Amino acid sequence: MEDQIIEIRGESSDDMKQNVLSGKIATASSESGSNIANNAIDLNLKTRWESQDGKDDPEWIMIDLIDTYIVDEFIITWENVAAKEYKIQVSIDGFE
Ligand SMILES: [Ca+2]
Repeated sequence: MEDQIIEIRGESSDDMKQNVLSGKIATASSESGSNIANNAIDLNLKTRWESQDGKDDPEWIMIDLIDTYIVDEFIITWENVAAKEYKIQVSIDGFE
């Protein structure tokens, strides 16, 4: 199936409530045409990340935050063709 995420925000827990995802680099298990992974964090609701149609799930998108943050809220804006289930995973090194 194809997953279409328009935008993901990650709100830091500090007083600034900054979106720690903007300006970072996103990579994904697959992309479809011009709907690249970075479209999910570009603060533009007219662009989206879309995984390649016909690939077996699960698909994933990863955003390297460069720095370490305490994030207390994730906001995912889905296109109509949304995944049925998803996990949000965090890691210090991208592997463990
Ligand atoms: Ca977008």
